[in-house]
Amino acid sequence: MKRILTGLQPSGELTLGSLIGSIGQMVMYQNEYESFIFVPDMHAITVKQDPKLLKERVIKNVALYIACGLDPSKNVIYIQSENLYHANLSWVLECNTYIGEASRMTQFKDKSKKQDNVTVGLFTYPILMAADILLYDADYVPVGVDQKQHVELARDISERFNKTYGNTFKIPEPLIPEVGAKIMDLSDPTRKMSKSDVTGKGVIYLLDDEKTIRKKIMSAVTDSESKVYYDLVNKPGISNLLTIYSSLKEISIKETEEHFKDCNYGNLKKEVADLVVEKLSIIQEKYNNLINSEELDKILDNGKDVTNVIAKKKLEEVFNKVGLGRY
Ligand code: AQP
Repeated sequence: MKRILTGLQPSGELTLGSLIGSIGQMVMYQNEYESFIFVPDMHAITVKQDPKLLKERVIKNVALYIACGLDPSKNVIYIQSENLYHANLSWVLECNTYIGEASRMTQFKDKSKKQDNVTVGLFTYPILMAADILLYDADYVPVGVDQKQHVELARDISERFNKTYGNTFKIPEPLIPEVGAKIMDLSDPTRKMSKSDVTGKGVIYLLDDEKTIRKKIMSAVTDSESKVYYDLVNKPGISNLLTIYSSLKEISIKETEEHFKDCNYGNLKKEVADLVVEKLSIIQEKYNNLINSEELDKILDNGKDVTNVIAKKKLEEVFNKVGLGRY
């Protein structure tokens, strides 16, 4: 069975974008692949975090992964910082990555513009991500389009390492969903819906209550035309609502356009809001049953054990090949 791996940073509360662009994809893949999903908490500290909030969010995210449909018996679920091999491999990979290629990462350019003090960790983050992937010989990494470049960097680093030191890593491939590849902010549909957004006005969080969800969707920015059709360039707001609907309904954009072709913007928004409320209320109910249960600890202990065994073996092989330690 091929192996698939992904993680969602606990840099904020998980959003509708996280669900459609990432967790939903993993739910689809869990029957087909051997699935690894983790909470990359070490990535989150590339920008300032409140330590208490961060710890809480890590657990919340795990509960949300499961509430969104990830079955713990089909997925290895773990916390990145509970496995010290990630950072160790990252160091070796950093020493095999060029400043030039790391500097080309567009997400670093975007994120560093938003920070007053940019950390070295934010710059080297894609290399830690390469370590996250390569430690487990993942075949596929499902990502939104914005993260594709990072998987390509992991491919470049692993190919180079294999050439220099002999075959060590599997070369991972990005998996990009066809629909819903990028969910945009409702108040500015030219920007990605992001969990660390400062105002959160255009962001649907998975734990938002019904009133908040409806308010955010009903105030989504659209355009001055009144016809509903998909056109990313001229109608980013309407296209975003159509994408959300088609992803949650699991129908094509064409079918979605057809469904809404005689609707005005108000009706479109109302129907999208109804669907989002329906989907999120099911997730929230499961989440509430899970969040304080002992089951979560058991799932995470298992993930920690399983991944530490695999990662130890891979890191020892790497250390041996580059001349470190006594393996
Ligand atoms: N809005 C989105 N639409 C589609 N896919 C998305 N992803 C995130 N937001 C959207 C995908 O989710 C995966 C995990 O990404 P992440 O949460 O680790 O990091 P990110 O891409 O940086 O997500 P955010 O929400 O934008 O976080 P912050 O605000 O901290 O930067 C990835 O595959 C991502 O593409």
